[in-house]
Amino acid sequence: TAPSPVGPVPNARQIEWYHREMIAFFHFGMNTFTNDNEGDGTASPQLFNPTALDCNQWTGVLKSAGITSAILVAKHADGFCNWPTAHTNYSVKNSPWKDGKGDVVREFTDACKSAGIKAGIYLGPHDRHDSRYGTDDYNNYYADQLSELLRNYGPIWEIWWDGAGADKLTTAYYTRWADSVRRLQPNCVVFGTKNSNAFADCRWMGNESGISGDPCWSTINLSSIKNESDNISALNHGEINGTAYVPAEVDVSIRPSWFYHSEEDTRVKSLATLWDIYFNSVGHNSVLLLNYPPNKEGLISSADVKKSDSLSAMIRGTFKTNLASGATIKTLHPRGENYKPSNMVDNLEQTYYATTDNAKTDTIVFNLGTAKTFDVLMLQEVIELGHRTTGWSVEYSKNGKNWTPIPEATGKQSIGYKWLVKFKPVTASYVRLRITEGKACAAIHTFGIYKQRMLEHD
Ligand code: IPT
Repeated sequence: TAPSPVGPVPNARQIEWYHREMIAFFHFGMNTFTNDNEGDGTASPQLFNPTALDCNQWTGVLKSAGITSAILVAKHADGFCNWPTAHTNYSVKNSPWKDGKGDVVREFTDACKSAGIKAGIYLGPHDRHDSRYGTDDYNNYYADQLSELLRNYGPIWEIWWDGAGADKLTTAYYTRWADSVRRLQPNCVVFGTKNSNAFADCRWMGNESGISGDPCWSTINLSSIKNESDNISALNHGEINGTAYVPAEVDVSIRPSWFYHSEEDTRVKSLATLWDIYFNSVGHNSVLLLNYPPNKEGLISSADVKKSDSLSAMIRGTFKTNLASGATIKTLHPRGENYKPSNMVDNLEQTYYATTDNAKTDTIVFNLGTAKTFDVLMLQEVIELGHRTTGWSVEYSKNGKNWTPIPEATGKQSIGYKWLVKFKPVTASYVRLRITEGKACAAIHTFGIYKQRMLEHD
């Protein structure tokens, strides 16, 4: 029989969300045209005028990068609405773009639909334009806009409740808004912060630099999300005995700013930085939400496209071949036939290795057959069964007798959906995973070793 779950476990939305691994973020709006990031809400709608907006170009970039979900800013804190909402005049309908007949949210959701990409929406809770902000009237206004977006644009896969400037918004407000999310879009993931903590499917992880903690537990106490500023470390690392399952979503921009500024065309993050971000987010049991800010034309700039293509080529190239597949595997506490060690290297979604119920530790030796050179490790746990393993290390050997630790993979704690480690290349015929501590018997979905395929164009 299968191992029993331990501690908090993910809901169906969270399981699906984890499997996306990467989400694209599109900050686009009035700030794009005023060369700002935090407009004060007074800019004239006349300024909004993309010359060549093409959301199919955006989704084309994502398709070639293998990114299958995306979140568009529909309204940032300056209050300007990218869709012709019925509930304010501060929107595209009073702009010169398409003579006021344009709708960025429509073009985005249509493009996502035809590209097979899941579409999400950032509807900024904070609003500097609307003088009702923080009052019950604003609660009604926000609720109206939320249902407009959730009713009229097809499936909305994630809603993003930025905590920035949102302290006046009470849990009562969010309770009402969350209720319409659950009613109108039952499968919609909620990025929750501060007073929306109780509705959060995923959490902020405490910085905007792309670095989730080590360890990074999917579990946390909701009070840490609520009182964010006192609990940045808990957001970054999660809490091993946290009572809620709210994994980290890592929001970071490919450029210094969230919105497009031409002077940052030469400051797109380097491939080396993006590679580190990938390992510190996707490789730290988190989902990466990478921002590509469309420019004044309404397109993703070529510098960003090039980086995105190179990053995805590195990801695909590196993880194409698991050098441990085909290994002969011996373990101390195998659970039996349905949970056999080779399940860790079979590349199948449904199978995993597990130890017997009373074995919280194990030593798992992979005999690679011949000497292999590798510089990346991947571990995956069975997230449906909760965080189980809480201590692990990896070592290698030429002869299966004398073992050398990999310092970067020594004394590790969490695994979760995916844990990646990179290090200087080692050559070995044997690798072993030592599970040194656990809350319950181990359930390991994947063990992989890989050789990085680097591109060096910057
Ligand atoms: C920060 C918010 O406080 C947090 O709740 C979350 O929304 C986060 O932004 C997203 O990046 S504020 C930011 C200026 C650090």
